[in-house]
Parts: sequence; C-alpha cells; structure tokens
Amino acid sequence: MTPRPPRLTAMAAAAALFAGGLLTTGPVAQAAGNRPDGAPAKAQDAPAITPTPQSVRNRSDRITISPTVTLVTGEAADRSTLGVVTAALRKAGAQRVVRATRPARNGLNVHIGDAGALAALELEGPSELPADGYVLGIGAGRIVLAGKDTTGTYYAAQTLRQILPQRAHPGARVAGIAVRDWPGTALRGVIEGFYGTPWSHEARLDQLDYYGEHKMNIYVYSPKDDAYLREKWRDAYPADQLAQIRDLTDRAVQRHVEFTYALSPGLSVCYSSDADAKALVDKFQTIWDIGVRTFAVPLDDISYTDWNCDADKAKWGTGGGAAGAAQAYLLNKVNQEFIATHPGAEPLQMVPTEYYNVTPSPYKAALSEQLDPDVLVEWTGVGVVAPTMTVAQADAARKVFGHPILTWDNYPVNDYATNRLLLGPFNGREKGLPGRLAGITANPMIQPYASKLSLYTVADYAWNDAAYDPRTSWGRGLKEYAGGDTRTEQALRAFADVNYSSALNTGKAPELSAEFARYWDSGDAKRLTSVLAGLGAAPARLRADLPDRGFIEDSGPWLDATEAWATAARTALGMVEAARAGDGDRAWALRQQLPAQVERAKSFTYTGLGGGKVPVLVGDGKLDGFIEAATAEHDRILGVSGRPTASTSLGTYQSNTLARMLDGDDSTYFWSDGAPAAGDQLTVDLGEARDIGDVTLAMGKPGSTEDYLHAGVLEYSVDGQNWTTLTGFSDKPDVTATVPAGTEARYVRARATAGQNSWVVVREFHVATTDGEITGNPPAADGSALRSAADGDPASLYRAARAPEAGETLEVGLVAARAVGSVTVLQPAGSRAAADIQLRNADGSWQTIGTLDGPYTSVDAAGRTADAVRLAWHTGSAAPVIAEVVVGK
Ligand code: LTM
Repeated sequence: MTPRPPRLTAMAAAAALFAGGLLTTGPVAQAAGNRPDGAPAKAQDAPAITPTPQSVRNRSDRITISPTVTLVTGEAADRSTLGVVTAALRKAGAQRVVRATRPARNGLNVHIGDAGALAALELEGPSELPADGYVLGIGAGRIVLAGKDTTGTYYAAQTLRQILPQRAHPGARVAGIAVRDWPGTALRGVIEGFYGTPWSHEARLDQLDYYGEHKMNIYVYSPKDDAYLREKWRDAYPADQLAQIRDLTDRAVQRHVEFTYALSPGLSVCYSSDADAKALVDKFQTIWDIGVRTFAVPLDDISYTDWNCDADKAKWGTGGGAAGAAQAYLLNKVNQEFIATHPGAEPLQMVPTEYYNVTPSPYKAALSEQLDPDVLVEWTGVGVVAPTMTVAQADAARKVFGHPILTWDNYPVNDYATNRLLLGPFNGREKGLPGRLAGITANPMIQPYASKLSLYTVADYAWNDAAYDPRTSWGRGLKEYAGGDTRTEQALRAFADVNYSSALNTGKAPELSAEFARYWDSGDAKRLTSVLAGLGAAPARLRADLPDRGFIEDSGPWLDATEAWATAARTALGMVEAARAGDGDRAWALRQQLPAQVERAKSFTYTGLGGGKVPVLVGDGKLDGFIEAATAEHDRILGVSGRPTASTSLGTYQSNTLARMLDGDDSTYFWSDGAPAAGDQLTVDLGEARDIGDVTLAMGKPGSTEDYLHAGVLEYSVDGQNWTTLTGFSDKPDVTATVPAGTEARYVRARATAGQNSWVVVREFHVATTDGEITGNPPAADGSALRSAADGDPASLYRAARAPEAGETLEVGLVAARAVGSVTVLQPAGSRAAADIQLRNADGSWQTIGTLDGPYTSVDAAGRTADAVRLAWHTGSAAPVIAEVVVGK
C-alpha cells in the first residue's frame, strides 16, 4: 500500500462544509471568484497557467536559474511535489537539483511546503485558503511553494512547472510573480461512468497524470460495463484485476487524486438482506486493503418499482418512498459499519435512482430524511444530459435531496451518441455553481484521450468559474494539447471545430460554418479554399505531430471522415467557382465526383463494445449542408429547375415515402398509414413559381385498388395560401387535369373533400413543367425512368435499356412555344451516346442546333422559338445515359 500523507482532504472539507448547511462566507465565498484583495481574477493575468488562477500579481524583481538549485523542503511537501519541481527546474536549465534542510548560500533556493519562507517576498501564507489552495512566490532570490495542505503544495508545483521556461543551460532569468490560488469547489474531476468499452488500464493511468497536472482531485471508477461493478458485484476480483486497481490507487495518490471505488449492486441487491450488506462491505474491504479510501454506491439506471426479493416488499411495501427508505437503510449500514469504522475513509457517495431532476417525490423525501447526513448525493442536473445548470437548480437539489450535492455532469460522455466525438468546451454552467456544490465530476467519452480537450475546460471551470469563458478555455486547452506547435494547434482546432456540437454546445462546427456563411456572402473563394485545405490536411498533421498518440487511436474514424468531408467540400467549392466562371464542363465534371466523395465521407464507422458498427458524424449539417447548397447553386447557374418535393397531412405507412410518388416509377408509391379525413392533402412543391402543364394523379395499386382519394379536388397556388381549383374528382383512382396555357404555380395539391375508410396509395403525382414532358426511345432500363432525363435533378439518370434504333429520338416538350436561349445536355463521364440536338419550329419541323459532345454539351439556341427539344440519336450510338436536358431561357 502506498503511504498517504495526512491532510484535511477536500472531500472531508466538502462534507464538513455542508454538515450545517451552505457556507456563504470565508473560503468558499472567495472561491466563487473574488480575490481576497477584492479585485476580480483576470484570465489574461496568467495565460500559461491552467486552470486559470484566482489571483496573479507580477513583481518587478527576477530570479535566475542557477546551475545548482537547492530544494529546501518543509512539512507540506511530498515526493510527487519534489518530483514535479525537480523535473521543472531541470527543464529550465538547472544542472543539479539538491535537497537540504536549510537554504544554500549560493544559487537559487526553492522552498517547498514552507510558508515561513514567504515572508521574504512579503506574501501572506495559505492558512486562510480552502483545502488545496496554495501560494507560489517567485522573487527576492527564491521560489516558495506553500500549500494549505500537501495537495496545495503539489498544485503550486504544477503552476511552477507551467511558469518556468525551457532551457538547455542554466542562467534563465524568470520574472517575479505572486500567485495566490484556490479551487472553486472541493472536488473536481471525472467519473468513468459510461456504457460501452471501459477505458484501458494504461488510459486510466494516463488520465490520473492528466488530472494531477490540471488540479483535478477525484476519479470515480464506475464503468457500467465492468461486470465486477454491476452484474457480478458480489464476486471477488481475479488477482490481475485487483492488481490493476492497486496500481491505479497508487498512481492516484501520487497525483493527489482521490481514487473512488463505486460499486453498483442495484441490479440484484436485496436491500434488507444482512448477507448482501455484508457482501458489499466485504468487497469494499478488499478494495480498502489495496489502498482505496473513497467509496460510492451508485443506484442509477435500475428499477425501483421491482424489488429483487420478497423480503424488501414485506419490509417497505411499494413505490418510490419505499425504494428511498430501502436504499437509505442499506447505505446507512455501509456508512456506519464500513466508512465509520475505517479511520481515514472519505465520506460515502451515492447516486440516487432519481438523479436527473429536482422534482419533490416520495423517493427523494425518504432519502432526504433517512440517509445519513454526511453521504454525498450525485446529481446530473435537470435532465440526464443537462444543457444548462444553474445556481438555483443546485440549491433546489441540495434542498430536495437534503444532502451535499456532487454533480455527475454528463459531459462529454458520448455513450448515447457513439457516432460523435464531443470536443467542445464545458458550457452552460452558471458562474457561482461550483461554490454551491460538494464538487463536480464529469462523465467522459468512451474515448479517454479525446476526452481531455473538454476535461481541460471542466477543470478550468471547476477551479475558477468566475474567470471561466468556455471558448477561451477551449482555445487554451487546444494550445496546450497541441504541444506548442502552431500548425498542429491549427489542425487540432479545425478538427475539434467539426466535432464540437452537443447538448451543451448547440452550434455545429461554429468556425467552419462562419467560413461557409462568409463565402456565400462575399464570394471569397480563396479564403474558403484555404480553410478547407487546412481542414483536409488536419488529420494527417495530427497523425504525424500530435504528442498524445492515444488521441489518434481514439479519433481514427473521425479523422478519416474529416479528411473525406473536406475533400468533398473542396470539390463542391470548385464546382460552384467553375460554374460561376462559366466553365460548365469543369463544373459538371466536379459535380459528378461529389456523390462518391460524399459516400466515402459517410462510410467511416466506430466499432462499439458488441462489435456493432456505427457510421461516424463530422460537421454534420454544415459540411453536408455546404455541399447541398453548392450543388443547388451549380444547378441554378445551369438553369436546372430543381426537383419537386412533396408534403402531406397524412402519415406514412412503413417505407412508402412521399418521394416514391415523384420518382417517375409507376411501380413504387406513397402509402398513407390511415384513412384521410376531409381536408387532408398531398402537395407537390416545384420550388418556385413556374409555368405548369397537365397534372396527373395516379392512385391505387394492384392488391389495394380501393386505396385512393375517393372524393377530392386538384388545386394549385403560387404562394401556398391562395388556391385555385383545377378539377374535382370522385371515385376514380387515375385523375388528369388539363391546365390552361400560361398557368403559373409553385404548389399543386390533391385535397380530400370527404372522409373515407380506405387508405391512400399514390403511384405518381406528376405536374408537367416547362421543360418537363419527356417522350421517346429507347425505353428506360429497369430501375431508371425516361423522366429522369429532365426532372430537375442531374443526379437521377435516364439509362436506356438498349442502343437506339434508326429514327429514335428523346423529346422534351415545352408547355408552350417560347424563346430558347440554350440547350445543355449533361451526361455521366464515359457516356458515349451520339445525337443531334434539335428544336421544333412552329411549323412542326425540326432544326438541328448542335450535336452531343462529351459529358457536358451546351449549345447556344440564340433565342429561337420552339415548343420542344429533342435528341435525335445517331445510327450506331451507344445506349444513351442522360443526366439532364436543360432548356435555358
Ligand atoms: O447519468 C447517470 C447517473 N447514469 C447514466 C450514465 O451511466 C450514462 O453514461 C449517461 C449518459 O448516457 N446517462 C445515464 O443515465
């Protein structure tokens, strides 16, 4: 067992603090953000120190790192602290670091854990500070580290480590400084409490190092999928696993972190059973024996309406109040028979079954009244993943649970969204909150290394909430994690930005989306090109240079997806730029690359505990949104009308979606999941007001011949508000309305004028538009439609079933004769069809204006009047594949 330094621990301090209610004066009030001298702590005071210190004052004097530095050690110095200080001095250029009981005459003296040595710097000692507070003074020819306790001195050493320069030789001059610092709340750290693959032993050791460096002092060991903590809670650990817990405990002690062992018996415990209480205590004893001093009993995510034994029902009855009484009974036994009988044990922690609100209930009342008062209660805030947490809510929790509150903050945990990395900052937590709590524990991601970015900000907030700014803290965390290299930092920032959003940070990819908005506003393609190039290169740079290699392992599929999305976005940008520059050929070539690039970007998966694969999300809604917007812009420039969309007041039966009534395929259909009432409607939206031709509503299907609108009207509208009737219909599944020439509409709808019993099937709801009517040959291959050649969507293809025969044509009818500015024919790359492009004159004759020439053919029609356009296939042409025929004005 590792020897433990005697100290007033933070947890004991927290429990004491709450024993008689909230302290509102003294150290805790200071910890809420005011410096003892009354001046507010400023983040910019000490940019290099993390978490942001409460008070930093620069001095006018300097010290020099001498070749030999003497450590003068006092009581509140332990080996870990000496190790940190020695390593920092060596990195600063000291060649020898020696220990002594009194200061050396020559060279720099570093006083560790000796508050008396502060007098020479005219600095007040740490005695009035809360637990873990410290004073660090540099000046008057010395360095003094004086903690309120050993942890405080250790934190002074961590601060010194961040202040000292890195030099190969002695002689560095260090500016004088006075830091007076203390935490905003007693407990600050992490609860490994998620579902999914538990962290590895190495990752946990690494985390404990990280916590020590960032002044976090608690780690709760509670992974949901460690069987010995839940399903097999009564069973003893195999020797190797126990040895690992011992390792973790030792490392935690070295890093001044409370290793907290959390056993969750709720799935099978019999609360009234002496044998189960003994099993719990026995298991704790084995863990105590290897050095653990802090214990928890989480009772979250269990049923409290089903007892695990009849004896509990007989003893307590049923309902939430009974469950609260039963839990209090068992926990009090553990508290009294184990915690109270083990001197040095920290206060017991528990997670209630109602952990996610402050609503008074019989369950909470029972816990409040019957649970021993010194037990800490964990609470997730209002909501399991609370978007915000306020002082008022914490006070309400304190009141309703009647116990000191330790938050179990479900951020950045991603077990409920394993497709995401949550790399944004800790956000939405009100200033002043830490001072009302016994502490803050954050439930991290399944990915330990990637969790560090947000944990950095949790540590910063928990230490000094008054000075905390989420974005500033996030930026500092990125800088630190990148290891001092600016380009790595930029790469990390770009990657973290596209993995930013969560319930706490609702903005998606905030920096990248601002760049997209700027581009659409300004047209500054150069800047966006560079941003996207940076994003695309970020994964490779991180893989090459990020010091923390675990992050790369954790983020693999997200890194791959980021690179692929950036590639697709660059293609989309190039496409818009080419279209805007009039280079339709290139624009179309780029547009065709997009689907495969997007598919690849969507193809990367995270593999969870059971081997299930989940496609990962990166910059979702922003990167894909940009590509969609760019595609629409490209199509708009080319004059492509855009595909109609549909909506309905009816529900959808299974996968028979509305899109199926617009796909030009008579064998697929929309199917409602119920019978329509009068007023129910199906609406086609053409995207903009356009000249429309005939409207066809094809309803019913073999096997469901009665599934159609039995009584209704076809109507159209320009604005979606004012409707004009085209035709009424009754008792016929196939309806066609002839539309007067010159009719303009954006919306066309079929509206039920009476209720009926049968559901509704719509095979096709077709509104002919200016460039819409397609007839001709060769017929479309299976799975393709002739209509796809001019449906407003270049992504849908008319793929001929065979090569054309002599005299065959593909004809696009215009609603009425009009001036034609150009005809553009888009074919997929590699398509070898050959045809003349012809216009139909007023006398019915056809005039050739050009020939098909590669994937992108655009022919100037010079405003000739025509009422149809056609492709007259050449003899010997390959089977045509046409993406779109665009008839420009
Ligand atoms: O939050 C608590 C107290 N329990 C569970 C956690 O184990 C889980 O990680 C989070 C997030 O899914 N939700 C819970 O309810």
